[in-house]
Amino acid sequence: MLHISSIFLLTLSVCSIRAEVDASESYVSRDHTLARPYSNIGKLWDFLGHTMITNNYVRLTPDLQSKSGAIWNTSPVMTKNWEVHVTFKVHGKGTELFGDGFALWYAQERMIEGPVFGSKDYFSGLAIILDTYSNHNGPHNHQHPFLSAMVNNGTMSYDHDRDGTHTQLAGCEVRFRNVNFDTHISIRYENEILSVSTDLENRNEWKNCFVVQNVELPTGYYFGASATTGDLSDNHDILAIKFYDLDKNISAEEIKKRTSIVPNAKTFEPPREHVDDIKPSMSNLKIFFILLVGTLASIAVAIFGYSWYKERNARKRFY
Ligand SMILES: *[C@@H]1O[C@H](CO)[C@@H](O)[C@H](O)[C@H]1NC(C)=O
Ligand SMILES: *[C@@H]1O[C@H](CO)[C@@H](O)[C@H](O)[C@H]1NC(C)=O
Ligand SMILES: [Ca+2]
Repeated sequence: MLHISSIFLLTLSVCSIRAEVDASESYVSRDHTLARPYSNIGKLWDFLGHTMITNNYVRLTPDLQSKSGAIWNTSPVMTKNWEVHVTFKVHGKGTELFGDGFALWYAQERMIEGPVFGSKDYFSGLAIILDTYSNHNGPHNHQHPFLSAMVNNGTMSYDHDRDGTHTQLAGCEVRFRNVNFDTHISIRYENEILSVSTDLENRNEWKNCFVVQNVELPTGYYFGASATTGDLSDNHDILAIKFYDLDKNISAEEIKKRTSIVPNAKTFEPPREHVDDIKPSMSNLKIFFILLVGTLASIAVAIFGYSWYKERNARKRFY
């Protein structure tokens, strides 16, 4: 299968550079690859939770309430530049209501269950989140499913109530549920530029979702995928993971040195959403304060007026 990736490097001056991915098999690293019939599960991949493995798919969750599952690569990524292609299928009975989604990880810690699509919160690393359910507490500017990226150094929490909009680097709206062909995502990390593309329309070509510059990720982290269901559910299936090593001439010394990098992203989304997203309780509080200040001002004016009137009358009486 030939995938062509169009990468648009958005800089301040809105210039764009187009690059093609060399999808030749020579760059594929077997250590981080998952393919039918999944015979390397148990060796190169571990799984947990409700994950079910068949010859045709790895099902992180079934279309049932309150399930979660994950798979994690056992081998740390000792490559500075890489591209990973994940083939997945999200499907279920729900037409209007379904959830919650899944996440692809490049993380320091593996095999830890938690609240972020089945995995640990306050993680260190990169999460690519495919959120199918809009929790929508406070306005967002996007529809769901939504694909977004979060880089964390272990100090930030993923806020489900706001669908992670306050910690995301970038994102795009996507449609991938209940289609009768395979859907794909590409995550490319090269020269500290993170580019995410999708092929969700059976076109055999990549469509750019976002490109973020100045993303620092260490070597030595692990790939994983996790998913969760709550009141709403879906089958979250991973069909394949293919890893491409993009390193050209990098010394073993540099690869080793990069293991100590703390994950960091300098470019966050413009602060628009942070401004718009005011909780209703906050505006009520604001109204309360405005009323309070207004009332206090009226009382002050009344007292002042009254004492002035009294003083004037008092003077009158004296003179
Ligand atoms: C981790 O991230 C937070 C939030 O971006 C930042 O304030 C802090 O300095 C970072 N810590 C390290 C060790 O980089
Ligand atoms: C790789 O880089 C080193 C130094 O950075 C250089 O001496 C060497 O010739 C390079 N090798 C190739 C194949 O480009
Ligand atoms: Ca959500």
